[in-house]
Amino acid sequence: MSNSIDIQVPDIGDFSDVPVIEIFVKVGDMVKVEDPLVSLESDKATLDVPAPRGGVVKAISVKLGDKVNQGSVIMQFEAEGGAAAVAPPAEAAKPSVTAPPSAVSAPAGLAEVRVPDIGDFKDVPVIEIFVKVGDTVKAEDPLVSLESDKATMDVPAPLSGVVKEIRIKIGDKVSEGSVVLLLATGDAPSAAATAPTAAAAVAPPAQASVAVGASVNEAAFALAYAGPAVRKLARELGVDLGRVSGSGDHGRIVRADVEAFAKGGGAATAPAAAKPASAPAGVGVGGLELLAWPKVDFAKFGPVERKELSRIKKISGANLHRNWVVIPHVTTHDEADITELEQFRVQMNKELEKSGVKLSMLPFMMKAAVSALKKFPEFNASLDGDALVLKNYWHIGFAADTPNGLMVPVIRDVDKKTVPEIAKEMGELAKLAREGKLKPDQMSGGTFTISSLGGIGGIYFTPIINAPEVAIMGVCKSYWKQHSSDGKTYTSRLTLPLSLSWDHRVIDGAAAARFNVHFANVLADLRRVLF
Ligand code: CAO
Repeated sequence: MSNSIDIQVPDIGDFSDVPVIEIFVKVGDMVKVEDPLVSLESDKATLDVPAPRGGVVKAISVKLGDKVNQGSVIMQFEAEGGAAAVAPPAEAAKPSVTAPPSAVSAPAGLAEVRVPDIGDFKDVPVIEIFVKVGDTVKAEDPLVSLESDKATMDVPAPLSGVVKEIRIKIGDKVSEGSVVLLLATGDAPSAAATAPTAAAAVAPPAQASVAVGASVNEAAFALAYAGPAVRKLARELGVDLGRVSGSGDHGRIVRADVEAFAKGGGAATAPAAAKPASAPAGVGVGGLELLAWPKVDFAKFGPVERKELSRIKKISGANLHRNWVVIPHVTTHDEADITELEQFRVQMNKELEKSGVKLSMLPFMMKAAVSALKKFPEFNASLDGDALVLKNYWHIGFAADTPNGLMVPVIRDVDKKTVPEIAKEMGELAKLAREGKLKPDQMSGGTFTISSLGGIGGIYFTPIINAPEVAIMGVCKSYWKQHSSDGKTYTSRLTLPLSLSWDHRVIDGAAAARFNVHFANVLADLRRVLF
């Protein structure tokens, strides 16, 4: 005998009107208890709804994009046995990774930060620690990352403070209430409410992040856009998610992508996929079938030290890797005669001495870039499918070398600013970058980037395009070079080496050469910006 039962969305915490982003089963499928049925995605977390019991899928009541709440019927099962129709118990939905506050004891000025309510998860390994003793953290800054087999959760700081002691290490298993670290909250503004009593409730809600596993490129795996069930599947199949192209909305990786990748091909991953050129599906790196990364016990050959990559390095590394692999880069080298410009710069610095603003070559290059971008608008653009989005604003990013890794602050409306204004803003942004205090909006919206190694050295290099931009100008150290216009008489000219990398899907070699020539001409004679 069999019964038809409604399968409902169980308790999903505070979430409401959460869109269905993936449906893992079809009518006729036989599912086992705990098999994932659908994936829901809020702005904070991706949640998989598992089967509360085994059965055969009789009907599916939702479609992709539908918004659901606790209690919404998502499908009907033809259940095995004679059980009455029931909603799943609330616990069945515990992939939910938002959590109500957990108490944190906070003796005056010192708070014990504990793992908050993380649903049914117990003994969850710590996979990453984002802070070290002495670090100053703000409320909501991520402290540690935990990974269960269903989700990865960042435990954020419940309040601002200074990390006094870290009580866990990578690999430790923690549960709700485990003490993660001690936070000195004395001077922190938000500590006032929590520090005075010994039992102030401080609530670090767990936030969904992305999963990390073993024996794959963990940083890329962590950043891959995929839900918990797909991550779990990737782990089971030994697939490195960072190498899988997503065929779902906004490049989301779905089950089929992982399965196709595991079979050694990716082309079949995107059934509906007329994928935009800017987001190739399926056939990307996955099809390369590269050799496994060599695993070497370096300690066999001499003493070694293991140092985790900084969070910024992991994030920028994964982005650089994607950009390098996806964009057909070409780099065109040229040089600019900046003899007169350098004299002008030195003179202007004397005049500006009292203002506190110091001009390097970079603000002038920003102006030259805007001039070239206006003349060649396809360089100030982004690919969107088969179309090019040409931007009528000129926001220029610059690569900044910081102790934690490479960051790219953006100066907006460079066309409307004077060289000293640009220099001043650049100084402020570079300082924030080095202190790790840049806000997301200070790193977004760029239309073109300049990466200057001029203060350090080098002659030429190949900068990696900062997608979704389509070109980047790399600059090295200027040097004195013998120049002749007739092959008989020579003069020394201060020469700036330029390396323009461009996306060959958008830009042709001739355009790139012209861009460089114009850029160099403007630097040689800034009066050209008037034209
Ligand atoms: N040729 C010769 N000298 C140069 C120069 C060039 N092209 N560019 C800068 N300099 C000089 C400056 O004039 C300055 O000289 P003084 O100390 O005598 O005044 C000195 O080098 C240091 O300049 P700076 O680096 O402080 O200033 P900047 O405006 O040129 O650059 C910033 C600012 C933030 C871009 C830079 O500090 C930085 O972080 N650069 C690294 C970028 C990077 O890592 N790129 C690689 C990305 S790809 O991995």
